[in-house]
Amino acid sequence: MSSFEAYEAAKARYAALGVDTDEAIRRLAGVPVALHCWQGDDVRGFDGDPSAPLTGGIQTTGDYPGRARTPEELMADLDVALQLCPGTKKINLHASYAIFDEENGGWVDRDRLEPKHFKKWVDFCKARGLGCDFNPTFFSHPKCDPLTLSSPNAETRRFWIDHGKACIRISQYLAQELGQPCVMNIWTGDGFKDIPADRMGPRMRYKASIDEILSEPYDFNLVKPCVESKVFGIGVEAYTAGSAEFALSYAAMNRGKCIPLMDNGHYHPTEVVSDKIPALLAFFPEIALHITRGVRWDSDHVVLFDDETKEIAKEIVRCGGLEGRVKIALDYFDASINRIFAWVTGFRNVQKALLFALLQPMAQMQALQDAGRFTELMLCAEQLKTMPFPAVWERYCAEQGVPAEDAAWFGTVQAYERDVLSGRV
Ligand code: RNT
Ligand code: ZN
Repeated sequence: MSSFEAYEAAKARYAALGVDTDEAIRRLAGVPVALHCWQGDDVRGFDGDPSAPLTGGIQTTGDYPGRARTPEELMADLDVALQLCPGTKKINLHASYAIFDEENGGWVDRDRLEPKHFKKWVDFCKARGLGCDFNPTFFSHPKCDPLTLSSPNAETRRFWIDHGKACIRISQYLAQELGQPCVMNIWTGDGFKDIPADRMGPRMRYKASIDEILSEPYDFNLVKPCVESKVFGIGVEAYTAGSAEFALSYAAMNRGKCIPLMDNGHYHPTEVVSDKIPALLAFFPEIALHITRGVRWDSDHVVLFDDETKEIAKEIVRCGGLEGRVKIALDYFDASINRIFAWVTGFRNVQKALLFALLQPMAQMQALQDAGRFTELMLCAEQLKTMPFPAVWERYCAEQGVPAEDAAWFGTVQAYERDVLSGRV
C-alpha cells in the first residue's frame, strides 16, 4: 500500500469515529512548541568557567562525546535537530547562553546583560522564522550563596534581582524582534538540604524579589513571565522556597503580570501534571508547561511517547490549550546519549502525543462520561490505541517536510556524529 492509500484508509477509519484527520494535522501544524537549547551542552552555557559545576539542585549525567562548546557549535547542532522536527518551533534560551564578542564589548556579569548579547540568537531565529522563549539563570554562578532571590544577604538578592530585570528587558527585545510572545520563566534552586529553622523568611524574600523583578516595565502581551515550582532538588531535599503552593499563589495573586509554570518532574511521584492542567485552567487564562520525564525523581530524562505524555497532550487539547492558553516547552538534559537524538526524540514525541490527542472523538467521549456510560467510554478509549495512527503521523511529517520514520532521520544524526561531533574532543 502506498503512503497515500495508507493515509486514505486511516482517514476513513478515523472518520467513522467522527474524527477529521486533515483537521487534526492542520491544527497541530500551528501550535508553537519550544525546544530548549540546554540539551545541546549539558546546561553549561557560555558565560562562565566551562569547567564549573552545574548547581541549583539539577544534574546532567553521562559523558557521551560531542557536547557543543561554543555558540557556533550549539547553533549548528540545533539546526540539525530542528530540520528533523515537524511543527511550529520556538527555541528556549537561558541567560547563560549570552554571546559576548568584541563587537558588543565582551563579557559582563549576569546583572549587566543587555539585549545586544542576544543579537546573534535573534539573527539565528529570524533566519529560520523561529520564536524565542527565555530564562534568567539563577544557578551555576559564584553569586549563588547558595541562595539567590531568597538569600538573607541583601547584596546577593540585589545582584539576582538586577539579573531578573535585565532578563525582562531581553525578553521584551526578543518578542519585539521576532514578532511573537516570549515566555520568561523564573526558576531558582533556592532551598535547604535539611530541615530549616525558618521556612517563612526565604519565601517572603523570594516573593519580594519577584515583585521587584516584575516591576520592570514590560508588555504582558509580549512577555509572559512565569514562576516554576519544584518540590525538591539535589542538595535541597528538605525544602524549596519556590514550592508548588508558593509559585501557584504568587501567580494567582499577580494575574495579568505572570503565569504559573508546571514542570512534570517537579511533583511527588504519584501526582500527575495532566490532572493539574484543567485544575489550573479553571482559574488562569494562561499557563505554561515544561514537559520532561522523571524516572523515580526529577531526573530530566528524554520525553517518550508514553502514557503521561499522551495524557498531558490530551488535557492540553481538551482544555483549549492549543489556542494559546497553554505555553508548551521541553525541559530535559541527557548527556549519556547522542544529544541531537535526544532533542529530536523528545520534540517528535510531544508532537506525536499532540497529534494522538487531536485524533480522539473528544465530544463523543465527553458525552459518554456525562451520561454515565463508562463501559462504552472504556471501549472507545481502548479502541483508539490500535487505530492506524502511524499513517496520519506519516502524512503530517510529509507535509512538514521531515522524515516520518525514525530510522530515516536517525541516519542524519549518525552522519553528523561521524562527520562533526566525533571531532569535538
Ligand atoms: C529545574 C527546572 C528548570 C531547569 C531549566 C534549565 O529543575 O526544571 O526549568 O531545568 O531552567
Ligand atoms: Zn523545568
